[in-house]
Amino acid sequence: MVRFGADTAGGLGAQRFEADIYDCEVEGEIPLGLNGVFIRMHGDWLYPPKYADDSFIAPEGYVSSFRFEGGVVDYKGRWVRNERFRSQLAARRQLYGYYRNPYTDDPTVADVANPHRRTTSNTTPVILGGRLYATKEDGLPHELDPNTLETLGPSNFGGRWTSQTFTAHPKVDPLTGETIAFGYEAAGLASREILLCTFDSSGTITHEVRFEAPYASMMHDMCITQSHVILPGGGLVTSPERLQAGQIHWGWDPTLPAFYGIIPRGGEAKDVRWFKGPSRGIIHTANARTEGDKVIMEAPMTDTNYWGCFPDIHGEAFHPARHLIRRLTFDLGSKDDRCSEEVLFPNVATTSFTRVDDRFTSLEYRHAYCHYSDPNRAFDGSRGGRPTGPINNCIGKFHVHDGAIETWFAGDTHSLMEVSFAPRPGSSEEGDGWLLAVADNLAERRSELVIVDAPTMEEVGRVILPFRSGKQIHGVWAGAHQLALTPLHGRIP
Ligand code: V55
Ligand code: FE
Repeated sequence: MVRFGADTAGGLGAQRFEADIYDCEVEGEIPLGLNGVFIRMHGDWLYPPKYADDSFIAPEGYVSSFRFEGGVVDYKGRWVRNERFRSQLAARRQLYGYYRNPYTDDPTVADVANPHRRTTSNTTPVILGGRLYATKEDGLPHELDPNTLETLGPSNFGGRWTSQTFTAHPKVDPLTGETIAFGYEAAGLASREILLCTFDSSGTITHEVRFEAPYASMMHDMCITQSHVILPGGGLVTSPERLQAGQIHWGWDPTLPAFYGIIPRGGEAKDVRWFKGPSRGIIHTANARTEGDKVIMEAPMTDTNYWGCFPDIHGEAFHPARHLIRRLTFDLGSKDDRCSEEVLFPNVATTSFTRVDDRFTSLEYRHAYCHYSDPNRAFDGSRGGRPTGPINNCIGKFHVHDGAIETWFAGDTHSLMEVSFAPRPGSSEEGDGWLLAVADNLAERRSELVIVDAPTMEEVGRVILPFRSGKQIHGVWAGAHQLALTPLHGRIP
């Protein structure tokens, strides 16, 4: 019999069921301007992991949506039916081993030459060329039907995408509508190869370049400016030997520099410049821009290993790391390959999940939004119980130009997941819109989607789910014009 411990894989638990809820219970007001869909991806175990110490980012992909129209909200949740999910459901057991190590898979599915086949598709809902994809950086994106959340299948963009892998964090240029995306470990396990492509607004690849990273490392997110692409990485290491020995994909090596590839948009492999900095953990970015000879980026970063599931290769014990939002400057006018760093909010440790108003991606901007834990706001254990992980009780609006922080507090039994920004229709001013984030209400053991007015940082309403949602990884808001959404009333049988 399948048994899940309460703490399965890092205390995240598992949801395990698919769901349809019509006309969700609502508190407050749902703004009529929210016409579209908030789509989230989760990691959710179908069966308990083969290894109890596997990574919390290894579970199966699951997608959910809150469809907003005319002040009402429908909820839907579905597994991503990729090859991995279908194989395991057919076998009625967990077949896949450690995070990104096919040498630990059951022989009936193991394929070390094609590791992308075991992708979980669990990370980010990506909209590209008007289509919706479930992404995970170890494999190809899987197209989903945006109305039914049905999995349509993997895509290599008509054969034009020649990497085995595709990032979970492509970036869209709001001025041209182009998408820029990369894949690393592009030529197979532990390979240094990177593919970087530009797609036009219809989703057709218009430019590609291949080059090699300084060393094979996790490269999770990226930035674009109006003239450059930034690819950060470093700290985590892998190798064929490590994988053949049956270890989890990544180990942390604090002796190695963080690296930052700076590539002119539309450039060739010879134009790539690798800047280096002190050992840092960098998972996500906020935004970047080019000013004269300088490329400037803001991102939350740690000084030490950020995840205990990827142990130090020298055996150092893991200590929880602090994410601090930093500004990095790369001087293209200098021959020096080091970058300069500045901590922007030294007194507030965040999560790694900074988001911006995407209409300002690549441009000068003022606000990064990030959920985080304010230790000065007490958790009410008498109602909320004993939490197994950190409680992220606030959404911060971090003013990157002047260091101010505005905060919205979710409550003394609530823990938030990543925040997404939804623009107010007809507006063009940065930050004019709403923040959407799902919070676990630990007193009621259910999840709630909170809607916060971004200019005032005041709550306007919330959508109540009658259960505790599986753990979200990333979410995205799509206005009704961005995806082929059928009108809401047409979806009710
Ligand atoms: C991250 C998440 C992943 C992954 C690699 O948040 C990095 C960072 C959910 O999957 O595979
Ligand atoms: Fe991510």
